[in-house]
Amino acid sequence: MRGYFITFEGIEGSGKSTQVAMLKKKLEDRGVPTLCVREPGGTPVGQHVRKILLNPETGDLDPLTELLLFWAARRELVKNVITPALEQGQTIVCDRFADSTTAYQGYGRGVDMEIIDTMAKIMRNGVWPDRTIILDLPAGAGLNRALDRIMFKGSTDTRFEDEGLEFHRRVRNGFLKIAESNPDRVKIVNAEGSLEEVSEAVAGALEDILPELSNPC
Ligand code: Z5A
Repeated sequence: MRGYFITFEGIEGSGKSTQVAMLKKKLEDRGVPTLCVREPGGTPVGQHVRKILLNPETGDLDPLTELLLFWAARRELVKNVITPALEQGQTIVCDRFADSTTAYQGYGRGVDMEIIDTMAKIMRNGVWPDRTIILDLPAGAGLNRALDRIMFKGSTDTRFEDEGLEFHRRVRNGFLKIAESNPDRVKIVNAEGSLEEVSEAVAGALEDILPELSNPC
């Protein structure tokens, strides 16, 4: 049986990477084979493109160039990693996917939504999330968390964190609009609780398609 494709979305610092890891553990403890991937990245080409997109030295990019680079990395991931794993019955948990392009390049940078939707249709190789969790919190709170993490890890890939608060507010509102337009696929989870509270809410938002999550370990 084909596996489920679960994506996590949200502004930076919303806790996606943390919740992806917590969900993987919950699923594996319940016998569900799970593969985690993140965007941009997950393939050799994707890793190169990630460097270009996130390194501040890249500077300003034309928004359409940026859109194409995100989709180039995603196409490699979809064709070489996600599609084969789904066909083998694995559940995929993906840290960001196409909704990030709608939120960041569409609502954030102002790229025409028709171009964004057309790209998605051409490039997705028949793959689309079965369920998307948007971890939601105010943009300022997310940025503060992300900046704390960057200081702690000494990361230099800060091209998006360097954008102003207004940009991140537009992105957050974009995610909320995506949820409003796709109520069956997309569920909003409040990201301001403790790690355990958020993790429980995530499991609750997935139990209809992954009933194993309601089993005790
Ligand atoms: N981007 C785009 O523009 N278009 C696209 O199509 C795609 C992406 C796919 C990727 O950066 C950038 O590319 C991203 C959007 C853009 N912009 N930015 N920035 P990335 O992969 O380096 O970063 P990110 O995806 O934004 O993730 P992040 O900043 O690493 O945040 P996160 O994964 O959501 O959060 P986290 O690492 O799990 O947690 C952040 C910190 O908060 C950390 O110290 C945690 O311990 C803490 N945390 C997490 N949860 C909690 C709770 N519940 N309470 C308190 N503290 C918490």
